[in-house]
Amino acid sequence: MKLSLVVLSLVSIGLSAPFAKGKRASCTSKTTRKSWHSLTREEKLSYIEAEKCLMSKPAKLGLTGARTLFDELQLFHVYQTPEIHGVGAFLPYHRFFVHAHEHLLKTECNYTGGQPYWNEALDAGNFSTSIVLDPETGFGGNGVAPSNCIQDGPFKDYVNAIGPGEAISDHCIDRIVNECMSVMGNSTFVNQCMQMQDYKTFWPCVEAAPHSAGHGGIGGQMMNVFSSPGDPLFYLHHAYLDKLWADWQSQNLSARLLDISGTNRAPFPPFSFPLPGNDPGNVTTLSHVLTVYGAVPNVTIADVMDIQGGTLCYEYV
Ligand SMILES: *[C@@H]1O[C@H](CO)[C@@H](O)[C@H](O)[C@H]1NC(C)=O
Ligand SMILES: *[C@@H]1O[C@H](CO)[C@@H](O)[C@H](O)[C@H]1NC(C)=O
Ligand SMILES: *[C@@H]1O[C@H](CO)[C@@H](O)[C@H](O)[C@H]1NC(C)=O
Ligand SMILES: *[C@@H]1O[C@H](CO)[C@@H](O)[C@H](O)[C@H]1NC(C)=O
Ligand SMILES: *[C@@H]1O[C@H](CO)[C@@H](O)[C@H](O)[C@H]1NC(C)=O
Ligand SMILES: *[C@@H]1O[C@H](CO)[C@@H](O)[C@H](O)[C@H]1NC(C)=O
Ligand SMILES: [Cu+2]
Repeated sequence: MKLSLVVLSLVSIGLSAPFAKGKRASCTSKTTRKSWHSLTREEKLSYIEAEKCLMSKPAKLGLTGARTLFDELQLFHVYQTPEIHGVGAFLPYHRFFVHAHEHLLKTECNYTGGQPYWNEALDAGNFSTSIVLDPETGFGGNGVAPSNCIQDGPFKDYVNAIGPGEAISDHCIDRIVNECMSVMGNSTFVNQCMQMQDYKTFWPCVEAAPHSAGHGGIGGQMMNVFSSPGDPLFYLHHAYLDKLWADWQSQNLSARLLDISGTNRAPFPPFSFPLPGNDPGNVTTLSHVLTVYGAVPNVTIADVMDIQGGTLCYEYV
């Protein structure tokens, strides 16, 4: 009994040290990710400008339907939807995906800030009056029936080439704000998740309430589990969920930088997961490979557990 306890604690020291110390040393210049509510007017406009740049730069990978770099990111999500939702890889994949988006803003569009996040708990139950929907320093407002296309803002005339769902078709950004859904992002629901003691219970809590609140509260394409990254609000929403995970991890960093689990099988068709050769067990592990088809190199979940572990190097304020 005593011996196995000693062995266990040695193993945990051996595993956690590279995360907590060695790897963190290689994260020397952190990107700061701020809340949209705290950005200056200039910071907001420079982010919007960079997103519009991604929406205008030609696609590089030759994927059917993608005209721009923005479309390509959206397609990565469409392709992998059954493997990255309702599974243990949900939070790691979306962390990596938002990182890829931020990376492209910087490398392709000279963006110098960090990926902003939308602190949705501040606006829960009242998305329609949120500053993120501002027509000038935000993403434009709600859609209007029957098309539900947005009517104002910097993305009013944007033609999105991917979606809805797995379709390839030209369409507007549509929204149908729903406050019965948005209320599920309030602090009561968030705090409930923050009190979970392990990833096995934390991840489904976040996916069910704050995650659904953002998608369902905005509605339209944001509500589509496949093509939701066609609304630029997606990236602020998922950066926020990533912040919740990072905040939860920081409550017990040494344990939670290594804590991954969760079902490893797609809960809906085509039930094709796990992929052959990639993390084939029923429970998601640290060696699970995450991909954005080379837009940035493949990583494993181990590489993205720590937002300051070297592969990633950012902080939330
Ligand atoms: C980024 O900056 C470089 C160097 O100043 C410039 O050549 C390039 O056109 C800029 N790219 C964009 C998309 O603004
Ligand atoms: C929603 O926000 C508006 C504007 O800030 C405010 O007048 C209204 O009382 C809020 N409603 C709720 C239910 O919080
Ligand atoms: C959050 O919403 C739930 C359901 O509407 C409500 O019971 C709860 O009081 C709300 N919490 C806060 C902090 O407003
Ligand atoms: C951190 O997690 C470990 C493993 O679950 C646990 O033994 C330890 O008590 C936790 N520490 C704190 C401060 O909660
Ligand atoms: C993995 O899950 C599948 C499908 O639920 C089940 O048939 C199989 O027995 C499980 N394997 C293990 C090792 O638990
Ligand atoms: C990246 O990961 C995907 C999914 O596991 C795999 O199909 C692909 O071959 C990998 N690419 C490289 C360059 O390793
Ligand atoms: Cu998703």
